[in-house]
Amino acid sequence: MPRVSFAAEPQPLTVDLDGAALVIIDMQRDFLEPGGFGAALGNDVSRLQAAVAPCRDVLDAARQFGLLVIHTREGHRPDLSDAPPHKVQRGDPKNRIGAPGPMGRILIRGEPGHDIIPELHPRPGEPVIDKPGKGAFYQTDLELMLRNHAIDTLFVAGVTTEVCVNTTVREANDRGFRCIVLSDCCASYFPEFHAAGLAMIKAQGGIFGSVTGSAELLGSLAAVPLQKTA
Ligand code: TIU
Repeated sequence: MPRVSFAAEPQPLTVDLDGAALVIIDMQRDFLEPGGFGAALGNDVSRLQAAVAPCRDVLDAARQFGLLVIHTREGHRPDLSDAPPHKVQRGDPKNRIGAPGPMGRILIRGEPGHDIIPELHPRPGEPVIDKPGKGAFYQTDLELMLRNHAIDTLFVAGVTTEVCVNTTVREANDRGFRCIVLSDCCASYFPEFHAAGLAMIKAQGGIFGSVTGSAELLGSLAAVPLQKTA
């Protein structure tokens, strides 16, 4: 597979696509649609819509180039045995994790709200990591999967920028993975936290990773011959 070069902050990057994966964090109905977990927390879920189209464009390109695509979902077992009580007991009991909502029980695996939004739905063969926490490495087999595929670079997209994206990037950085966060493919309920979340990643010479936009990555991919594997 080709190497691609593109503008990024704090520095331009060159990436060997053989060692790269696209990780799409928690683009679930529970966070993006009314009546789910994000709304139960008091958020305006429409703010996350901005990330959907750029994510879709990058997902299409990653599939065309045969990149490993990994999807994650935050959620818990129906009996809540993997949900820390302090996480469950936050907020109004009517809107807590496990409470019934218009998309089924909130943030529970197997419920309609837990599913990934239709626009970004995983294809057969694309791994889906079900995670009980904010970080995608915590209590999952994500690291094992990445090492088995000889992946050392992660393109990271998803929601929310300052919560699950940032937590996952920090976990990945400590495990030696290079993270390239796709700014417009991430979103937050709080625009200022989105900006700060990206700023914290790329500050200090890229203390946790790099930040670029979908246009930069897609432009670099457009410049190389397509080697379709799908
Ligand atoms: N609340 C919030 O901003 N995010 C989460 O609870 N989980 C994720 O970011 N996926």
